[in-house]
Amino acid sequence: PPSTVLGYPRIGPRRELKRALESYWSGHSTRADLDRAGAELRERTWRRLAELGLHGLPSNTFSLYDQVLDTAVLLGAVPERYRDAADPYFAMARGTEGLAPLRMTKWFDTNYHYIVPEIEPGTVFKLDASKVLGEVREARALGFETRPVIVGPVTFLLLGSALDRLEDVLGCYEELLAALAAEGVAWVQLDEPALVGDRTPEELAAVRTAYERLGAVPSRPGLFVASYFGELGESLPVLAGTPVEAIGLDLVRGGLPAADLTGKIVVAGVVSGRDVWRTSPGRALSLLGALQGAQVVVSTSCSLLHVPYTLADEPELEAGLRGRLAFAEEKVAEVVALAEAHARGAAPGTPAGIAPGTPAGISAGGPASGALLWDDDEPSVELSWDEEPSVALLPETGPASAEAVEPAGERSPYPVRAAAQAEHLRLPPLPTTTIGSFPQTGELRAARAAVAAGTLSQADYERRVEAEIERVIRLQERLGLDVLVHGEPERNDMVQYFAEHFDGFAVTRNGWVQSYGSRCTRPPILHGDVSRPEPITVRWARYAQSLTSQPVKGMLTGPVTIVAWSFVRDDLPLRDVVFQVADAIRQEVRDLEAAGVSIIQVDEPALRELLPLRRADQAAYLEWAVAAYRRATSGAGDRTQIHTHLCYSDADQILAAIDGLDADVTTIESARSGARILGAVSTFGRGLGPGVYDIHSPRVPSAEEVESLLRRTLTALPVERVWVNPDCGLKTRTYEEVEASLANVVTATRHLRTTLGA
Ligand code: THG
Ligand code: ZN
Repeated sequence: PPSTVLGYPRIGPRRELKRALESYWSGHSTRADLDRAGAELRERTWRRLAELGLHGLPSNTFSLYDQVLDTAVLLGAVPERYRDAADPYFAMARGTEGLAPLRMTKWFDTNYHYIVPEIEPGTVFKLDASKVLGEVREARALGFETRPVIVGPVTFLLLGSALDRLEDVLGCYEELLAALAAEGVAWVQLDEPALVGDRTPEELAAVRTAYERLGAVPSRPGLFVASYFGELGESLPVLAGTPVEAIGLDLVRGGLPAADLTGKIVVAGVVSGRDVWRTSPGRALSLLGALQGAQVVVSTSCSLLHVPYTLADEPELEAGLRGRLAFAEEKVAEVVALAEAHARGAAPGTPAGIAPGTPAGISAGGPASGALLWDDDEPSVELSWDEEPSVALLPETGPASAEAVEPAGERSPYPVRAAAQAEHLRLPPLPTTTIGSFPQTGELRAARAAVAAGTLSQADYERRVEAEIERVIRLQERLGLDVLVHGEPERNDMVQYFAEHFDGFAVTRNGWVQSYGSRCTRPPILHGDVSRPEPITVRWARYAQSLTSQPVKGMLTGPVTIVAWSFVRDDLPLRDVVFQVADAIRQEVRDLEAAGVSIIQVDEPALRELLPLRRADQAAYLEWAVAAYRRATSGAGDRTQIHTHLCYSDADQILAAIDGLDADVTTIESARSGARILGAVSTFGRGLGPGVYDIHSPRVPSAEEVESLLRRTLTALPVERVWVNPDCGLKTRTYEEVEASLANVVTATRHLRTTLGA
């Protein structure tokens, strides 16, 4: 029975790729070492997928940094300035001493970040298929026939805002198809997630042109166009009218196809690649059954890149919860089992109900596996289909929370609050501050690991955290900052930390998911009703404030971001879950205030990320997302200043929502997007801290540079509303960079203040 997955994690079950990359970047190992580590990971993945009984094995789902960057290299879209770098690939990804990296942004509505292709009128596309062909040959040498996975032309160009270059790029794709055919490759997967969004008539025409042209290549592999993260909508009939042989549908987020797909293979994404819940076999099998008429291949809804490797590495998960979960390996087993069950049901006695001659990359391929997870008639206990998982096993749910049903009340109008805060805080004009986190030292990470391993006592750990807080407070005092932070040394991650302290969440030990390059997160699992059993941050906030007479901000993560960066139960509307989290944060805000904290920052960097891909769904989302934030923060009295921070440059789409958060001060990334964002946010009418330098680069800005940026800011905003701060948290920087940069920020601000009267 034909089964496949659209992609697989690549960072390594123990983050082997992260280690290999960071070792190579720091000069401790060679490019050959890195390539060897990559080859090992690819081999393990193919072997494992075959062992699990999967038929269509993908290749080129591995990447040393990012698959969109790989596609840019495949097409020769390497900007001139990187070509002479020692390693142009990583120069584009990470920058070099003298070169800024290419821009990075979120991959659709996920927490994965891709490198934005830089395509200029002068860009000359030229195929370099070495990576794609290399992986096909590498797999073949191991005995596996694979289906290379490549970002499709329309999505690639839309991400690079260069759809006008379609003709040029199609030449490369045509050449690639011919090269793959010459290599004996039976199928190629072209990923077109951009097709699930709203597409203009011109864009739909581009889809038609692209796939008619590629379909007409005389000798080529079968064309499998994969869509995911939603429903194809108006793109589906267009695609169905082209010669592509297979179309991938996300049947988790989208519904059954409305268009006639007779003669096409439908790659049915019935197992979610975006969550960690076991698939309901009843639902999946009925979807597969409803596709009758089409040839069906059972698959995941998208790449499994977005989930951790395996539950087998999580011995500590509570058994009841564990029974509801599936990570990548378990999801592959589900795909295989569903394909078998569907084949039995659909055409008893016949192999699969699939026409003979279905090309190998999707329907077959790889050696027959001698070590299936279970055999046909006896599903393993973990994955038996007898009981419906998820929903049936979930705890009873009441209303979102007792408080959620009654109105939270609104804060006083801003002018009232602003006057009370000014009186209470007595800050200088252009107050200086930072976003919240300070560099996380290796010692602190090691100390946390030691507590987990039982070799360091909680009391000793807390003493180390206090020592670090004191160091950060003294440093900020020495630098002359006005509003201090405690530096968040007690937090591994701004979401995971809260998840560890709320009820309703579980955290994993090895559940790493790639965020970008070598950086990973362990998304917590929000599986039950959320509540806050006791204050979380108050102890550290109180300690930090006790060390200094200057205000120290209390730091919290907003409800949308906590939910966006977790795996979330699917039996309640997302909105209700977010409101439960908002109520928990609201309690923390109240407790911080009661503890004497006069500035509380509630960050919402993922507000944009959860924005639905279709415009028609966006307003409703923004309305409840903003309401949840206000619910979390409106318990604060007038004197308490609420700050928020958002950290992406493409905030334009949601500016009204950011304004709607009604925070007293909003800090936002603007160092890279410059004056454009300034103009847009100048209408807010409350405090604003447009970042004065880019913390994503190791570069130290000069005082002159900061001052001139501030002067420009003051042409757009009244001085009494402007705050001075870096554009994001300092966690990933070194103390050396942080000290030098902040010293220059303070120098610039002080100098500017002396000229204000004039
Ligand atoms: N936390 C979570 N998601 C995020 C961010 C975050 N998504 C967007 C953005 N920030 C992504 N940026 C980063 C930056 C740094 C790291 C991860 C994502 C990072 N991770 C450590 C690593 O890979 O070594 C591990 C951290 C840990 O111990 O948990 O440095 O801030 N959830
Ligand atoms: Zn930020």
